[in-house]
Amino acid sequence: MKHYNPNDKLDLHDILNDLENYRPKRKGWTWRKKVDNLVMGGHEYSDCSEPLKNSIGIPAAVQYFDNLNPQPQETITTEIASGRFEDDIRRMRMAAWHGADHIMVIRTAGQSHYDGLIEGSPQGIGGIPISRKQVRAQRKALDFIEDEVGRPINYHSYVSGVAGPEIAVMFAEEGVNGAHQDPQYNVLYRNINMVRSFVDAAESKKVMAHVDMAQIDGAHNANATARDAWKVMPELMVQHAINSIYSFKAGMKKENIALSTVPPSAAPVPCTKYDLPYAVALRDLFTEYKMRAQQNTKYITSSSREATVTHVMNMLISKLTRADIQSTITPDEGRNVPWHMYNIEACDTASQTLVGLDGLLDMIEIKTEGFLPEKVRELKERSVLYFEELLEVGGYFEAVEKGFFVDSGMYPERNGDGIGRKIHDGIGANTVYKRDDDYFAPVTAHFGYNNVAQYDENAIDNPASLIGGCTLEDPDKIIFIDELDENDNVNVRMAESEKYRNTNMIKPEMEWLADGTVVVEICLPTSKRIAEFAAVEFAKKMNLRDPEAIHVEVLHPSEGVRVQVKGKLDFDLDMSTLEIPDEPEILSFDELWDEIEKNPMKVVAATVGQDEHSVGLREVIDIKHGGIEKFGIEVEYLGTSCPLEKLVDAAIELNADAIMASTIISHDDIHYKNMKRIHELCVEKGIRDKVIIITGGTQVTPEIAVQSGVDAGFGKGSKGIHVATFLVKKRKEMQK
Ligand code: Z98
Repeated sequence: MKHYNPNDKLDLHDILNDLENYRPKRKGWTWRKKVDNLVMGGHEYSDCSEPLKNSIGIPAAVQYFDNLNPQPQETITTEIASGRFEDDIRRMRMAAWHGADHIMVIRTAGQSHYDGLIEGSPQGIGGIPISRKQVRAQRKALDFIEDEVGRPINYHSYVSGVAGPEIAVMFAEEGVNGAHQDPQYNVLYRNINMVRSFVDAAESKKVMAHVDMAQIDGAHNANATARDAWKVMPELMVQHAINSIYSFKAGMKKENIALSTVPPSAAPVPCTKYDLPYAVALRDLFTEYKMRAQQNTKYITSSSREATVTHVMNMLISKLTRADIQSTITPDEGRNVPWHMYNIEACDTASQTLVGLDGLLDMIEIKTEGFLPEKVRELKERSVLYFEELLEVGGYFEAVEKGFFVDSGMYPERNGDGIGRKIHDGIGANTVYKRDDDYFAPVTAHFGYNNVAQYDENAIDNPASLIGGCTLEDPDKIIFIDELDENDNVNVRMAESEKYRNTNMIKPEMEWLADGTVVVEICLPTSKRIAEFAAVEFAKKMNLRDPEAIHVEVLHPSEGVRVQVKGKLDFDLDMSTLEIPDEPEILSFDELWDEIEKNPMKVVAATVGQDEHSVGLREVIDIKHGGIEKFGIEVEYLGTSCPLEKLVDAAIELNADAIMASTIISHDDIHYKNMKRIHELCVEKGIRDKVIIITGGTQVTPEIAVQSGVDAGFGKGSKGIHVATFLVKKRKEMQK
């Protein structure tokens, strides 16, 4: 593979090249390495792990803390699912730079019901068709990305469905590091036969265990499906117990088994009163297992703000109890626009929250008396009773037949509306056969009866030795099928967008290269329904194709409705035609401070002419807003509507290094006329070669300001640091 640097885009052709010979670098799950008392940026962190080599911190880190980006000890998950695996690779790279080290690939709709592997690289719906080619390409890309960020990245997808064992073997061969595997998921949510699902699960888990993959169970789906998510709390613990012990018995290490837990409720209910006792009870019962904490998805709406707050509150629960893996459902989950930016936002939300809560449990304690422990005990009792009843009725299969699961009542209450499945029904029913006496499979990871002895007693512990190793030992035995469909494949898709790959042409994108998708925020002072349709109409007039409201929020029944509209732009841009001015040069705080300390600087400043606006100038002066005072520059502020002569005279009187004049009013170009006049006054009074003149205001164009005779003009968006940098540099230049 090519050697990339951060400023180069990944070359997807390079990733796809020679895939048939690519072998994963390593197998198995990797946890972050905790660092005790990590010191970064002068701060001591209690719960953080090894820092990254390359990363982008949260916006405040970038702006104020020299990209200070401590990494929480929790593995951070991101779920990526655009339907095109090649574009997902690019998103994975962005997510890894924002702290994700667990990349979960959601499968295309319906893959659970495929009785076999998918080959090639077809496009998916709501996810990716998981195939060997797709997995290998993504693992290959991640092998590079993990080197780039300097931390192993765990790659993950799903070993559920009718083809569970086939997928497990393929994952084991291809270096997939984690997977969801829970036969209960098949049974309850995909109506796959329960006997088949449990038999397949034993086989799948054995294969996963062989390569040390981490496993996540499916209990969180009960939260998402239940009528009232908090009422299934007792059942959730039963589901976790069934899958955990089954996995352990099938050969998995407990430290590779993660419970998929979700805080079951969300505001506006007093969610902490449900979520915290539940989290404590669960962790009390499953001390030896890992916790994968997912955000609540049951009560997610199309408000990404609200989803983000839920996520943060859920992470407070993680922090107060324990989470080994912290999932980041994207804040757009509730409106089904899984776009790049929301994956990244969610990763940032996790970093920001977990790092912000660093050391929490060193400072506070979970109470051992009162409401919390009482609730914890109650929940445990309910779940133990649930389990006892499950055994009484004859076991799991009978309990499912009787509709025990996902009932809307809080156990022991039962409303008779649970998901009922029959032992002999469902997809794949009656497909389980007893192995013949001479059954033999020459494979390394295999569950149950295997008559190896009939061939060689010495090979009992290593049946694959009889054929010189199976695909897990000898990857050259893997048959790599490239593409089966000549129209639906990655090469065809990439050819269509080739115009935008490493060329001058660019188009907005949300999930696929050059998809043209944009979102606009529109606020309309009318009622909800009118606003929604009016917003779509406005979007059409903005030339957006296929506009659709993705979020409508009433701010007031008649005064305002917020509508977010998505749509597509049909035009692109040649970047070489852009006229981009040089970026303003900025000296660092230390450089500025040192210079001013050595050579103090004095400035006279005012809003000139008939102008009473002072906000912009104060922003540039005041220490509170990061103005030039912050660097030690002394400012004599003469107020607003200051006559030009007064300003120049003050500069002479105080022997100032510079004059700063601000104007917003630009009627009849008065701002430029004033600039010219200040310059002339300085010339007339004989100080022009000793004093720097700078001007600013929202209507100031730097080039025209300079043409008017001043040394620099600062327009919209200028900050104290730009002004201070200019002053320091200009003074040095004048002293030469
Ligand atoms: C997650 N946010 O990954 P299909 N098996 C289990 C699952 O939970 C899921 C699948 C399989 C969630 C995403 N979970 C939803 C135990 C899905 C997916 O049938 O191909 O969709 O399998 O935690």
